Amino acid sequence: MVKSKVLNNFTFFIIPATPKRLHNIKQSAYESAGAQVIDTLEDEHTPSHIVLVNKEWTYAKVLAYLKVDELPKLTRVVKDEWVSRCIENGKVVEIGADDEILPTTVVKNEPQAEPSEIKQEDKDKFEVLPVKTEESNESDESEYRSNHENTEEPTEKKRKPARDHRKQTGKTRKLTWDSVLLSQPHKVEKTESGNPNQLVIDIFSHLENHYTAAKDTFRALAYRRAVATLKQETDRKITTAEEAIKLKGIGEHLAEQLQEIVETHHSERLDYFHSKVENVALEVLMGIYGVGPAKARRWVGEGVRTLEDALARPDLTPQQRIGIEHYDDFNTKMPRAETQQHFEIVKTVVQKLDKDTIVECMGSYRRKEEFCGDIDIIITLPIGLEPDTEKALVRLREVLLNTVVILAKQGFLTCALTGPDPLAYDYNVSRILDAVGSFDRWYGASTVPSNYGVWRRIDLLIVPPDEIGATRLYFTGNGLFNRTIRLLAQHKGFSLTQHGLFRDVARGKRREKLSEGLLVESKSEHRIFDILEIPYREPEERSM
Ligand code: DCT
Ligand code: MG
Repeated sequence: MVKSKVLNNFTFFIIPATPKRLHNIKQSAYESAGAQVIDTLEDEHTPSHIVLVNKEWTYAKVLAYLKVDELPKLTRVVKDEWVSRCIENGKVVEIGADDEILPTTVVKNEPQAEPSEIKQEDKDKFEVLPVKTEESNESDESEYRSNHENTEEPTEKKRKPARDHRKQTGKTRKLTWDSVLLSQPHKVEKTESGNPNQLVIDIFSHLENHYTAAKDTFRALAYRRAVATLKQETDRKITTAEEAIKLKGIGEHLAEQLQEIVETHHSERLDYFHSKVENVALEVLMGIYGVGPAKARRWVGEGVRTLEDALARPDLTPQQRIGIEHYDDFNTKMPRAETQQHFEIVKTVVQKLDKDTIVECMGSYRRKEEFCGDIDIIITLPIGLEPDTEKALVRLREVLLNTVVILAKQGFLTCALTGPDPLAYDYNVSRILDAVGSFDRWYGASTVPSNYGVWRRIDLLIVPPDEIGATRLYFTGNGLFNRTIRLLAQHKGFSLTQHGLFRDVARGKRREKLSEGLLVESKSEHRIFDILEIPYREPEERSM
């Protein structure tokens, strides 16, 4: 049995300390106590804490060092003394006021000091959570950007001098780290078209792609959040940085860019990216199904510039070939009504095969988005109907396989991307089962009569009945919401996966699980919210 360790749930990024020996000593002490210590900031590894060994560092200096405008909401910057105290005490002790480095609100010379404003909804939050007295507000971005621009990009000097669009907040209380989930969610107005801020949304989305390709996760996240916020602004056009800065998730830096785009219909930053043919190629290649940032970078490094170049790659997989042949189909969202048609066709066949099954459409469809990128379908049985999970899965697998065969024969399913290709087995279910044995997902493409010939991405997944709550939570998303709630769970000592909410998960140095931990809840989505002490959010309130 693996012993659970005090820092088990934490991922640390240690700001390199001098001398190097000191750094190494700290790192190995933290790892011995169960923490994962990472040395790059990548998407899969958002640090829970940035640890300062050299204590004179300011928040601004940390941002400058990391070359980011802001840190992920849940990441805290702490001094190493706090970590040492946790190790000494054998438990996670509270982070004291002196232990944490927080963003400072700089008092500008402008004479507009106004009393601090805390919205009622935020005040409500403070009652639920431990409160710190600090000088920040949740959507603050750092003012300190002068020396942490990526040198590959237009420098700050080239831009207009940064203005402070924020109201001077004076001494206000910092929103606690999980406030993002406790706050009153917006009901998202679901339109892709007709949003008066569409140009900014498009340009910010491009920038997000570029930063994802460049592995600059924090910036990518910042743009993603800004896009999510602007998508909610369906009734008014945001035209000035002053207006933009008041919106959730938009800091000064992005607000400036918004104004630039509105005024010039251009973004200097995006123009710069697009001035490099490699960057354009990267963005194009990343749009191919089955090509992630790493492969796209490798291909670009080897001279690939266009989809035609990619087609000639010897290492192109059959799935990637389909991704190129149906590039536009897969990169265009479909209206919700079309998603529903795909879903109904699948549901009808599944329930004809097994009337007990539960068939639901997840992802953006469940979040009631007006446009969906693909069709995410889960298939399960009612809890308790088939108490033996293995038996339930065998039953569901057969249903899924028969469904795929029937729908492929009908021409509704047009190709297999993950999971058995029924065509390759003459649509013979037993032959497929003999060949592939067990499988729990089938990804492919489908087309409906009303839009025949346009292929949509479709994912079919079978779910153990007892895991339905956790799976619903995971597959509803969106991705940003999932990230946030997972991190929150981690901060509270849990581990949240699509299989369930667990506690006492022992982890190794690279965060790999050494034990599954104890299952706390997996059947009910509502219960998972309850246990995490977050007010339940309807699916349509989970688009972040
Ligand atoms: N998901 C996640 N993290 C990701 C991607 C997906 O947690 N990086 C989860 C949340 C949504 C679910 O999987 C389905 O994924 P997608 O179909 O990619 O997302 P979607 O929200 O349905 O959006 P789209 O309309 O683009 O399909
Ligand atoms: Mg989807």
